[in-house]
Amino acid sequence: MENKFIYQIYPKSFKDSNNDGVGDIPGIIEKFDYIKTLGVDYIWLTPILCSPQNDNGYDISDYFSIDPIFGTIDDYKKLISIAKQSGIKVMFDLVLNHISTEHMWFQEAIKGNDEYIDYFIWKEQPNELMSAFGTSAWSYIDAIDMYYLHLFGATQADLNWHNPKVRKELYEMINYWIEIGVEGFRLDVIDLIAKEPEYMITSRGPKFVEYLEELVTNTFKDKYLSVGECWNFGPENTLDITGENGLTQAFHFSHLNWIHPKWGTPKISTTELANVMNKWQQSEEVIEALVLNNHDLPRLQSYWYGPSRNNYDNYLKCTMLFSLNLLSKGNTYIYQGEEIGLENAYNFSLNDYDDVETTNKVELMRAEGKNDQEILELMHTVSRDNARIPMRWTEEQGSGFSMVSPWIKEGINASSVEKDLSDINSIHKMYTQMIKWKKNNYHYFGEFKAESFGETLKIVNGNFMMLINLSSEEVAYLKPNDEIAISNYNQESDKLRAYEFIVYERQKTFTRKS
Ligand code: TEU
Repeated sequence: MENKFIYQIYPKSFKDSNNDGVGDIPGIIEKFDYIKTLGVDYIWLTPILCSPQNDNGYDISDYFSIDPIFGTIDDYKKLISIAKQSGIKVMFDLVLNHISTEHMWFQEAIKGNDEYIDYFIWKEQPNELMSAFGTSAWSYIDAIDMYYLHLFGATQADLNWHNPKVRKELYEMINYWIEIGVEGFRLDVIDLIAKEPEYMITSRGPKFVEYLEELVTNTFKDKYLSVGECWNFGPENTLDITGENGLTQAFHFSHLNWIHPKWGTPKISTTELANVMNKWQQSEEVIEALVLNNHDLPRLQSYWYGPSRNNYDNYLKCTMLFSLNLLSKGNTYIYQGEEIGLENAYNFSLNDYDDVETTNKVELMRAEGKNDQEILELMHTVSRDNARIPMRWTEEQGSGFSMVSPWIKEGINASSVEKDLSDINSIHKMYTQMIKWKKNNYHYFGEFKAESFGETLKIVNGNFMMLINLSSEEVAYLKPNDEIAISNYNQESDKLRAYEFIVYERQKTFTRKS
């Protein structure tokens, strides 16, 4: 299960088929021909189950039903079957660490039903634990005079994985979705399941491996691609997650310098980037989950370089960034809009933000005395809503996403599907070529090594050598004699130009990797 390409869809913002302002499953079906053009193997949909949507579906109130805002179970089955006809698998987003406080289990618990009280984690007095969204991780329930744990929003109660009944319920649910036909899994904040909040342990608690193995063994085993979302781990502990009876792989985000706490982290240096790539790529055990963008991150070209100057500038940055994945082993995750170069939502004002993490942070910063302009600048750089604006299908008002005002404001962007595909320097076309190239040449990959020279990266893998210029400054380089295999510039030059990447293929005897 290596070298697969996974296209991540944020259904709420992909395509609204019934003009209620919210994207939906029939919308994904409508756009399926477009999805196919990229040549991906999977589509991963972020959660589509019933939810009050306080965290856009990561707060599930019913594990067995599709939220009506997204459509019906029949729509979902239809999507799976259409995808299957094109050889594309559907990946399901499993939120196993917490559920919505509207879920029946929590509602029963707060009525004092002992069986369900034990589904959650309680404390008489809160300790110092903080939620990822900037507040205390504990909230009080009057009726039972205790505090429940929530490592995310207050309406996302953490499940008590130490209770075997909880684990069993979750496995049954997973098997239900396998029966429906899903063939891949993304496991939300999976490293948190075995937390020991009493000891301030959240990530990879002492029973983590045991629970994860039990989960995998009782559900998808090694039959399907599975990817865990983990924020603080390295190749040295990857086997906790991907060992025998573990997951296929896990996201790590360290190349993006995206480590908690997120606010104000600088762009990773090119030297550090080379180190991080070597660390992951040279580890025998790792099948890396290669990722540049997702629904929790700002757009990478915006985060690293700010607003683009024009379409061509955006094209160069986006294709150069994607080249960071090109000679790396693993599976590549592409987030909707990345393939057409959507940028951060620079047109947002503070009132336009919807995301719970963003709005909490705005309040906290105001309380610290920060002024709104300063807060807005930060949000233009890092807010999760930067990635959640409606997909831009056309240049028209409404972006071809919906005929009515969307649930979240439209972004003003350098790009849209319509515009990008008609551009001579199309990001989408380059992405498609790069995906195809990697699929055709993966068998010839060998030893990986990245080195940095100023803002230039040199990556060698087997008989391929790639130069990447991460800056807008031209740099002199020694042109190899080898043939160019793929590049984001048409003509060769004596200099390595702004955001240029070039892969050279040595005309040597290849040894095909079995
Ligand atoms: O994200 C996990 C997570 O740790 C995020 O809080 C992340 O740190 C943050 O978004 C960075 O800005 C997952 C989901 O991907 C996210 O959308 C959910 O909000 C979160 O879990 C809770 O389910």
